[in-house]
Amino acid sequence: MTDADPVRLYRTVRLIRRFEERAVELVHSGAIVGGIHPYLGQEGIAAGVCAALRDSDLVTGTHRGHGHVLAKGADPARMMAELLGRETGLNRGRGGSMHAADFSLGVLGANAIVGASGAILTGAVWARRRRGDGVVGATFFGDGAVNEGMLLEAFNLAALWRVPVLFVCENNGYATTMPVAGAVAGTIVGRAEAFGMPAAVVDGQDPETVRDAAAAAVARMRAGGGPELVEARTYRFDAHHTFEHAVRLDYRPPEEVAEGRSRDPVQIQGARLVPADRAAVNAEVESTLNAAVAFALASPEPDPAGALDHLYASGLTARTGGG
Ligand SMILES: Cc1ncc(C[n+]2csc(CCOP(=O)(O)OP(=O)(O)O)c2C)c(N)n1
Repeated sequence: MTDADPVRLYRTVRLIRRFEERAVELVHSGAIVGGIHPYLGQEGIAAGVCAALRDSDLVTGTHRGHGHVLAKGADPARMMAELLGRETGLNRGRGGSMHAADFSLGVLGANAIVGASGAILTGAVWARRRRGDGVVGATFFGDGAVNEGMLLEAFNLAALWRVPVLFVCENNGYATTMPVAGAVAGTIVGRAEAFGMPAAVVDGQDPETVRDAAAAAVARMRAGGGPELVEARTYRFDAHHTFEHAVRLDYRPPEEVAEGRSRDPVQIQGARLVPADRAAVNAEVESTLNAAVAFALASPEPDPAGALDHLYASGLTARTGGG
């Protein structure tokens, strides 16, 4: 069932925005070790797509994956604890930013390997369908993934076996510092069309536009249609990774950054609310995130003795080394 409520859609983009801003602060304070890839500016895509999905549907995300996990309904406190590597995290602190998952919500994980999210999701949806589950899936990936063989193999099998997967390309114009024009021959939708998949370009900065495109594709997939692709044009407001806050890379002209930031999904969706509703959502999100940060900071780190836990399937034993 598509969630058509503009207030809930605003809440999701606002939650992701403030979660990411708080997470960046926690990187700078040293509470999050190693840095993150902020999803700032791209919130409308995760929020819009997930508003078109059911709780039982499956998603996979990317290295820039916090928004996908939150939009599918993950608990922000347990997600923040995961980023801090705490025992109370979604994955007991073992996954961290780039591997956060919540199988109970169909979130099969953020993913550090560019292009892998589509292959994992195609396999997972195919397997669930074989078992008779009526799920569909959505997988997110960047423009940098569209030349990865693994993703193109996923396109092929999904199309051949009519696996109901919505391939969502978050085209933010760059793969790290590489502009799309310097890396992508042809077009992104053309890749999908080569496999017989319907494909459309949408404005990724408008959460409702994304939601409506995703809802139409999901409805066709639930009715028996095969995979589809949506290329959501977006702009990354912040760094590729927080390491860039310390190292100026100068690959985006300031005028381009200003122009990109002028189309803000949080403001675009917020403008659809009456001021009182917007203020109420903002206050509620602040209190949710204050509680999330406090919970994460107060949570214990995992016991080092459990470092090998969850690495092996049950019944197998870990080699402890030395013998
Ligand atoms: C297979 C693979 N190659 C290279 C990398 C290193 N890497 C991490 S993020 C990134 C850029 C990805 O760009 P894009 O897919 O456009 O996503 P964005 O970062 O713009 O969200 C690269 C090359 C990787 N993680 N995996």
